[in-house]
Amino acid sequence: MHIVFPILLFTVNCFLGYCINSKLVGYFHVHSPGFVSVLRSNSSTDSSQNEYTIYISSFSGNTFSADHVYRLTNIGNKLNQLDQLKPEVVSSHIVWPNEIHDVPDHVFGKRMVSIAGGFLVPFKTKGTISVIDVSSNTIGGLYELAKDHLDHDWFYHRILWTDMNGDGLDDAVTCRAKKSIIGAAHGELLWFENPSQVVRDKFEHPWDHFVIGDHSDTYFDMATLTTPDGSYKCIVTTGFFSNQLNLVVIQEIHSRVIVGTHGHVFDVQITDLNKDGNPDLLVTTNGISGAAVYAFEVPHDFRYQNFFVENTETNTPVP
Ligand SMILES: [Ca+2]
Ligand SMILES: [Ca+2]
Repeated sequence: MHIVFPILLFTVNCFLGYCINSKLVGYFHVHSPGFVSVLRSNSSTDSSQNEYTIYISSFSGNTFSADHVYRLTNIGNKLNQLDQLKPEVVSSHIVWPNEIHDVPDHVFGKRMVSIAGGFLVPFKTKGTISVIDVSSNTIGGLYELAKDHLDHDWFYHRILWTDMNGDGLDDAVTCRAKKSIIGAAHGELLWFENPSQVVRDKFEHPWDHFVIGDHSDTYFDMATLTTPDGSYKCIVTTGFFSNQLNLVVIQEIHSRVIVGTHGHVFDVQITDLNKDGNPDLLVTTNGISGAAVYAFEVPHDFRYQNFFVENTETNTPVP
């Protein structure tokens, strides 16, 4: 069975009092679509609409069914023929692929994307952190960064890059979770150290990892936030199982719980939602009893002051 996946073109991006106009451009077919990312096709800084590729993860609860990652390159050139497009298979070897994300070009010296994998489905719990080479028309890889068998006991949703140890090389930051059928869930925020170039580019050895904190299991975002005492590189994490929205100050390895009473916290983005020049947190929660979108204003000194919910909009539960 194929599920129709609609492509929406948003002509105006709005939130919190700003109007929204959107236009349905068309649709194409993908089997069981999961997560969608629109990423730059190459290293060019040209922002032409022809320079973007849509990546789609696809997974099934059928334990005997392979999961896939698809892509449509140069999507800007194809908006008038969407219903005729057949997405290209990027990979059929990742178990339950989640988010597909940019890798900064300087990490590997060429265009790469990351794919986080694994989930709480029988026989699909093997989590992976993978990258593929998309610098040419022929896809290179798949390359695994977390090869240790213990790393495969966890599942991963997002991979972002920043230099965690100050050696000048951006490292892979992620959150991960694991849960047995009858046992408690566990979550971790951790980073995988970018090794020397020789080791890195051969993809033969697992990258060393360092756990920063717990109760963080799904999505996260990173930003440099300002306080009266200066600026700090921070990570805001979600805990679907712990229900905690956490903030970690990297330089100090200082962490605090922002909220722990808003249900299963799933995704977070640090962005200025109301265009007042100050960062906000866009947060989603989901669960059987309901789902919601929250906007938190980051306080003047986020290390100690309370975060205020700016607005909420309840929604239907997200499967
Ligand atoms: Ca580093
Ligand atoms: Ca703001």
